[in-house]
Amino acid sequence: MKKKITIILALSALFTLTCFTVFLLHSKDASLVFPSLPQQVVKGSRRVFGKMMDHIRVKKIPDVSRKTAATSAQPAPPLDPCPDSPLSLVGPLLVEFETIRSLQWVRNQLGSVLQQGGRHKPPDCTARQKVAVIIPFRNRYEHLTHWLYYLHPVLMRQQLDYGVYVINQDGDGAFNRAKLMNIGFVEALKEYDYDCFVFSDVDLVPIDDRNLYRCSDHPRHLSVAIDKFNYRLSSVTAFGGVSLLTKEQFLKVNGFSNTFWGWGGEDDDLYNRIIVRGMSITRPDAGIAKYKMIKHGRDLHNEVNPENAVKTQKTAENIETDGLNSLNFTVKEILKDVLFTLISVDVQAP
Ligand code: UD2
Ligand code: MN
Repeated sequence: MKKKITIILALSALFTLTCFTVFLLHSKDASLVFPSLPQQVVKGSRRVFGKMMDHIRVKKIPDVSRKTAATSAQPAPPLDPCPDSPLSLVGPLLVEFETIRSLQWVRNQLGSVLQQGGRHKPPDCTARQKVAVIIPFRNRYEHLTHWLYYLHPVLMRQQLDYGVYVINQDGDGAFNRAKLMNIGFVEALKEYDYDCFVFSDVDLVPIDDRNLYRCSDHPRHLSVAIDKFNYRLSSVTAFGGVSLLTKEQFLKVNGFSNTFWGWGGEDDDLYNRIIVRGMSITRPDAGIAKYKMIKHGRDLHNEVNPENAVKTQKTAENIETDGLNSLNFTVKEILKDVLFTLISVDVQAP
């Protein structure tokens, strides 16, 4: 009899333990299983993502890295350079935007492997480039969530030392994608010695991780084959979407023009600047440089501006005086999320 009771007790204990484990693994509050880092406002009043983020509880985990650095007497020896062709690339990727993803869910998935501000570097080798990804942004939260979900793992597998900077245009004046890019360049450099800059739309997700987010000898255009255009390049001079310039290349062209308000032209003007300064552009193979664009209409306050097309005829006249050397803006807020650094700016829209 005693033996029977012991067996029953042991079985019910085992059952309870199994149930608890299953609950943890399937719990909707996945932060129980995948702890993520907290977000932090560096400057400003948390207005932009405030509403969206206020209901999000982010679990704090101890900063182990700092403790280790303080207690170890010897600096770690430098790591070997990462291989030119990263070994963990997988090639074609399954990308879809039908699944509803929340920012907190993405934090739960990726937060524990990222550093605050959307930063990451390979743990076992020295990255070949220090890359700042600049995303011009206003009111495209859903797109940003998909972008972060897909791009972080790709950039990690590409073994980059990178940071993601979302440059949010404050207010509802005319949108200025180009100026936001210039601001991202200046602000990212205040934080780290980046040598390569990716200027990427928030709605473009690569569907092959062999398309490396790395700069080369000439400015580089990555979004060659987009589903929206039947995976064909729209024009040989196309330079919008996702484009990369080294720090030197971007300085050489004086950045983007600051005067393209509303939709269109700023990408062509940057292309012209590259040619005017004696450079050309490079592209990866169209079979690899494939993208999906998240479907969208034209945003409010980003209507086509016919003046922009006229301005692209005058690049050579304007390049000296309109660009990084004439950039004016005010930073309203800097927010450090584990998935990105959000810099909210007043671009002084007319
Ligand atoms: C094309 C170009 C884009 C840019 C634009 C003209 C390609 C593949 N894309 O994109 O690089 O040259 O034409 O300006 O060639 N955005 C916001 N909120 C807004 C408006 C824009 O976040 O209210 C950002 C966002 O990152 C977006 C980008 O600006 O992806 C470009 O705007 P778009 O997606 O409306 O323009 P699209 O797709 O015609
Ligand atoms: Mn778009």
